[in-house]
Amino acid sequence: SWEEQYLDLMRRIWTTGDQRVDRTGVGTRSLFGAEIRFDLAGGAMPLITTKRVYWKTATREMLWFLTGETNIRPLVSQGVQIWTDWPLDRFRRETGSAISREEFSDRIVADAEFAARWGDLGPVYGKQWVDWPVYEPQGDGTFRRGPGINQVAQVVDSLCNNPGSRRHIIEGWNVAELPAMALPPCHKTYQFHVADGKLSGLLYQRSCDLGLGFAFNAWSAALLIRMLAQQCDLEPGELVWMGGDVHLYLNHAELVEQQLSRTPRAAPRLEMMRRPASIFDYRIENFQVSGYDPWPAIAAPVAV
Ligand code: UFP
Repeated sequence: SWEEQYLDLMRRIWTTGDQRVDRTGVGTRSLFGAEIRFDLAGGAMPLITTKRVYWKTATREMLWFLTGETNIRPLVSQGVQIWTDWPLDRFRRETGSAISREEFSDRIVADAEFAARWGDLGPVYGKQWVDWPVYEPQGDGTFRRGPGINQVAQVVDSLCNNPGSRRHIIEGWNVAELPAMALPPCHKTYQFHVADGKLSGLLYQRSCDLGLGFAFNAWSAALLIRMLAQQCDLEPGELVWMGGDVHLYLNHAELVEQQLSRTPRAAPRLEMMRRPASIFDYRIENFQVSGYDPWPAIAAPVAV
């Protein structure tokens, strides 16, 4: 099964990965360059079964990317806390406050002005995907900000109207804007490919926390393929996941040990209950997962 590819990679990294000091100071074992493939035929989804994965949380994040939003407020309002640690960290650092995570997220939801000041992540995924900045030369050596580029809309258009193209790409790695981002994009490049009426997608992920991040990243990439395929009347093809620095944090020993002791179960299926007018009109209630019977969730610390 596809999940065996994932567990094999996990085992290989844990036993033979290069031990390195990383940015977070936690320490990792890592392997450079990996590939995992998943066949999406029949509605099957790459949702890890050797622990429970909260696919709705990942789905809400993907829908939030598609709105172009970069403030955590709409996520936190839905109870999604996956991005909260970065703004929280900055707030504590810059104000010297010892505010708790709960108190901070309550304020983000309750106070729009506070959220505007402290909840923004900078020009991360959503901004680059639907509003990549354009600078127009004014002829006098200065530049003016022109209308941004909606890469997602362009890919929908090219998939529908020029399926044979080799240029169906959504890019998050805007070099000039990296310093302003809370976290430079991990799932940085998506490429799509149409053959035989099927839409395949390749995700290049420069940095992958195999214990925590991967489960979300694989689900979300497949979800994006499914939405694009639906919009362009194509069948889902294959997800090709490629990792650059693929690593396990040294404080994930328990997670690794538990997951490797479990036998994967059948991949669940995703049903899309409605065909919205555009790629930007999907809602969380449009998605239904069936046949998901995972092993229990495993808690593990996130390295910020
Ligand atoms: N990470 C992921 N997937 C994501 C995401 C983060 O695996 O979608 F946003 C992990 C990878 C790495 C850390 O462990 O977060 C980012 O750190 P760095 O920027 O130093 O690679």
